[in-house]
Amino acid sequence: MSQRISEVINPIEDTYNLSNYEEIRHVYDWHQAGEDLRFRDTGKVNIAYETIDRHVEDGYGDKVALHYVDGETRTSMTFREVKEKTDHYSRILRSNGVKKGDRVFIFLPKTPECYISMLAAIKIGAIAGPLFEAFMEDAVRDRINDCRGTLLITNRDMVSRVPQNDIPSLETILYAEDIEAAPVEHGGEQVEWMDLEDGMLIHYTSGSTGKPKGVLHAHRVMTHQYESGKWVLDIRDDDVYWCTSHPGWVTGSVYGLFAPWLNRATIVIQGGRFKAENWYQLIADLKVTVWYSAPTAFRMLLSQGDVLKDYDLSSLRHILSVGEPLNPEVIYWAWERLGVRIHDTWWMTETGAHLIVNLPGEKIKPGSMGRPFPGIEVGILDEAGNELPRGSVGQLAVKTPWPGLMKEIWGNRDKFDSYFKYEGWYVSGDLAYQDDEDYVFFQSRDDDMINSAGERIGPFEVESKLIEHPAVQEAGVVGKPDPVRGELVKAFIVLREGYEQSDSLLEDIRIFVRNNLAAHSAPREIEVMEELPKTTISGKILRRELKRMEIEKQKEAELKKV
Ligand code: 6R9
Repeated sequence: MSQRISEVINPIEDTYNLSNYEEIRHVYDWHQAGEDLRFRDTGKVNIAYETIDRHVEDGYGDKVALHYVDGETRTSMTFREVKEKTDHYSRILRSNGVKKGDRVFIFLPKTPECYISMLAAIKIGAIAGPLFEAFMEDAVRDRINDCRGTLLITNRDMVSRVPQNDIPSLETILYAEDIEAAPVEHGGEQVEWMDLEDGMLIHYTSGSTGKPKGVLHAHRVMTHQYESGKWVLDIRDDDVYWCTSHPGWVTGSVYGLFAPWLNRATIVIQGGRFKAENWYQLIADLKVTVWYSAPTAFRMLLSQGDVLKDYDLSSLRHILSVGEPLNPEVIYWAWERLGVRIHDTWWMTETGAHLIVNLPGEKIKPGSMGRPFPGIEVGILDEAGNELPRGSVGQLAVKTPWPGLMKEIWGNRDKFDSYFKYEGWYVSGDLAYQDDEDYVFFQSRDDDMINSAGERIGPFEVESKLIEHPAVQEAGVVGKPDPVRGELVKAFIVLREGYEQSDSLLEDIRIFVRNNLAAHSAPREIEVMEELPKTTISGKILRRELKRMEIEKQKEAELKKV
């Protein structure tokens, strides 16, 4: 019998077993959370104030708040400079008629102006709507229309993709270049004091099903973001923290801006496209210590192999991942090549901050997303909403409420209610199981699970195994409808450079999965693609799209027979 990698070497489990998790969970209490946040003393709240202004008041005005890197461009700004800029932007928004509760959209590349615009809108009580920089005109229009945005901040480079009409609510378009060039006034308190339940951020989710939903968060989300920044990102005062996501994706706003800055971290904002050399260079030059990215990016780095040996990456202390299943292969790669573990985290746009995490120093089980964040209770539910025993696969749900939970889905009460169909639970739409030590293992989205001849097969497990094969760079696995087995396992793969497609190679890959995972999990069919379909913002592999293509193909074949 062949052995699984995790049975042969498991540095992850052997090295770390500090396990004070039980203890932390036991004493943790949301009511005491966010102790350092000022609203605890004053009763007055604004997340933009807590994120930036508070640090200046506390004497950290000269600390570097951000490093900005884009090609040859390298600049830095202190917390005082960020505060002053935010005030400047806030004044201009006010003079353009923005009021408490208005929706202000931000359509900018990953630049300091993007982050400052978001904070400026929130500071004066408006709701910030960050848009992903690669959106085309229709996507921008749909989102602004949905929640009747009144003002858009963009720049002239994006102009061709900024809709000029068909948005009745949109009164003003401001260009960041003009705001930057406008004379700066001084003085005058800009902060609008808000209620904890007042809205501050609206994120449209990727919309792989139906039209995008506007997930609204209230100022209270800050407690959860602050706490997870402190415990999960493990931010310390001399850290240089880099989250690679654009704020148009919730990871880029919550863990690119709010959580690190609530914890007074020096952050990195990097422009430009992904290139392994540039990323490694950035880490080496700025001595990045805490790094938050996504499995797709790690897999791309992994597939570039030896590029990494030319860079000094020894500054890295802590690495985190989010957004899609983190393949064990990637964890082992980072452990071997960087000497650092990758900590998976699970959460959703709707949940406001981390729910399932790997706390630093705790045992990691590759293949699992980690354990519930202290203060969070997870349940695995059956179709009737009853909790299933440990080890059974079911709907991943979370006990309500918690501080980060969304306030509403904009203008869509039915959609909002659909998350709470079982009394006392938030239902995520993911399928998972939990083991006896509380670790949660992601299986798939509710509709991705493959059932072949009565065997439940999680596509993630098969994909992880596939990319352990030296020829496979990326893999997406779906259930292909099959008259005999119900479904059969079909794999779509991208080959690594230097590998040619051939029958014998595909057979070798199939046998590799059969031998290393399980016979019933081995793909009956393997198709080689140039690239896999992915969501635009977060780069998740769109299994549903692969499945749709597959079903289309089958139909065509049927028609040809007649
Ligand atoms: C933060 C974010 C949420 C969905 C979620 C799940 C998937 C997120 C994951 C993960 C496996 C992880 N997801 N983290 N799947 N392992 N660590 O991603 O938000 O874009 O709203 O997506 O992403 O399916 O339900 P969002």
